[in-house]
Formats: sequence, C-alpha cells, structure tokens
Amino acid sequence: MKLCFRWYGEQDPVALQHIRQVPGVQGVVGALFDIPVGQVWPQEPIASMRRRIEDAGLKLMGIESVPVHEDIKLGRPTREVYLDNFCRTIQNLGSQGISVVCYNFMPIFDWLRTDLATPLPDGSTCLSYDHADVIKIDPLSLGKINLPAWVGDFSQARLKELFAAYALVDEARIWDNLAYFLEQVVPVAEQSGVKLGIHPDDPPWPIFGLPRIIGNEKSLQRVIDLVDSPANGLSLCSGSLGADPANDIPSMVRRFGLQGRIHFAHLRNVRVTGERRFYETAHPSSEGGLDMYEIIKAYHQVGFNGIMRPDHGRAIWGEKGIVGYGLYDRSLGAAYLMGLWEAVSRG
Ligand code: DNO
Repeated sequence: MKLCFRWYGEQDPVALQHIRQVPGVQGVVGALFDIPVGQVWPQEPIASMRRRIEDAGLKLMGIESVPVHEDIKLGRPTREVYLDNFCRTIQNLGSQGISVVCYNFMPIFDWLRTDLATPLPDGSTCLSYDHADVIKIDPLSLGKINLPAWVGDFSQARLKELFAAYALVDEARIWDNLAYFLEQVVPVAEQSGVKLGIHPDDPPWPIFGLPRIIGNEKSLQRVIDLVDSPANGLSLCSGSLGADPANDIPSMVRRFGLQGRIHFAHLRNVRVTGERRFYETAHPSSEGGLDMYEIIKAYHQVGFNGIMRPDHGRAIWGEKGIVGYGLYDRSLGAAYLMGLWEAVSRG
C-alpha cells in the first residue's frame, strides 16, 4: 500500500512541509476547491497543484473528490452537459498522471455529523453523530454547518429547490442515475488511466428523507457490477461503513480487494453507542469498535497496493484546524497504520 494524507490546498492550516515529516507518508490527495461544481477542471491548475506538491517532496496520488453535479444524481436532462464536463475533467486529470479519483453519489449533502466537538475523557474532542438530533434539524438551515467537502450552493432557496426535486427520486431512480453516470464516465476513465472510487454514504443510511444507497457490502457490489471495468471501483471507508455494526469491514476488504476494485482505502475507527449513534475515535483498535488489525491484515492478504490514508482524527494537543483534518491525530493514525502494516507484512 502507499500511504497518503488528505490536503485541503493553500487554505489548509496543515502545511505540506509538515505532512512530508510524517513517517511513511509518500503523498497527498487533493482537489481544486475553487471550481464551481459541474465545471471542467482545466489542465493548468491541476498541473500547478501537482508541481506545488512535488516541490514539497510529495506526490499527488489522487483526487478527493471531483464533485458530481446534482443534476446527474437527479437524472435531469441537463445532466448531459455535466456528464460531459466530468469526463473532460477525468481526461485532464489522467493527462496529469493522476490515477485515482474519489467521488460520491450522496444527494445534496456530503458527510454529516451532529456535533463537531464532542469532548472525550482524555480532553480531546471528536466528531459525533446522533440520528435523534438529525430528526430535529431543519435541513434548509444546514448551510451553516459547512463541513469540509460540502461544496456548492447551500442557500435556503437552492436547498428548497433540491429537496422538491429529490422528493420525486427514490432509491431505484438514484441507482438508474448512478448506472447512467458510470456508463458514460467509466470508459473515459479507463482510456485516461484513471481509477474511479466511489465513497460510501456517510453515515450509511438515508438522512432528511433523501435516498442514500451506498452503505453496505451488497450495494458496493452492485456498484461494481453496474459497469464491469477495472476503472470502476471503490474508496472503501472503514469509518463510514463501520457506523453500521452490521457491516463486516475485513470481509468487505477481502471480497472487493480480491476483485481488484478497492482503489483507495480510508482508515479510521468509530465507536457505535446506540441505534444510529456513534462517535469517531483515535485510530487504534483499543479506542473504537473496529478491529483495525484485522482490517489491515485483510488488505495485506489481498495484496493491496493502492493508496491508503488515515481518515479523520480527533482534535488533540490544542490544535485548531479543519474539523477531522488536523495534523496531529492523523499523524498518530498514520504511524499506527504503518506499524500494523509492517507487523502483518513480516508476519
Ligand atoms: C469526509 C470524507 C468525504 C469524502 C467524500 C468523497 O471526511 O470522507 O467528504 O471525501 O464523500 O467524495
């Protein structure tokens, strides 16, 4: 595996020079954050992001994420232009030597948490989620939360319009729209040397009545089966999937890893505290509900040689940064993952 870090570009308080000092981390995944959703990412800014990262002694190992325009997810006739733009973006990324692109198919909102600073007994804070609180939230006011990765227009007017449109889109329609998307995009990705990795829905169940369809082993297999190409794969996120205790992550790693369809591994731990209720913990198995040793062992067993990154960390040592994406706890996570990997490799 190749270990990397997520970097939020020039606005990220975490400097590339500091990422470079995390043992074992060879590169970063990044994105262009100032291009409106649905527009083509031109070659030049991609190239300059790549050069900037290389100048810091790191590699640009993938993109997280190219956002999918809502018209594609909704299956509106206007999706054609956005599909075409998405394909051109993939071609431009391929020309710049980028081989992994993460995306998701969550309606309107990307990942969601209900508390961004839940205190832990050790004095750190973490991100947490309680579905009982979600039920009380007016989604039209969610623009204020502004989690990293939430890109686009979250004004009340836009949200109202989108909720009205999604009221007519059930799970079956979203699946059709995902299939249509992949049928257009996967052949282009294949020709461009790019591997696509869909990120599971986070949390892996519907919120605010919006259809979320990618939350378990069956649905991940269904995505793979929609278009049979090595370019059509997964960003397997242990934390997103791990919020549902019914998900067996090591078994998923073995199943999809053996098919060669895990293109990006996200590793983090969670502690489930009730029905649709969880908080994010430090990475080690001792801290949360996931057996990270078994997960890493499964990656090793299937000969995983793709990119892997420590996902969300707690806020520790007084660090103020992008929620979930500080330097310190993710670095501890990286060191831990390196340790596990070395141990299973020598096993
Ligand atoms: C959250 C991330 C997600 C992820 C996107 C992928 O921290 O895991 O925002 O990057 O869903 O498209």
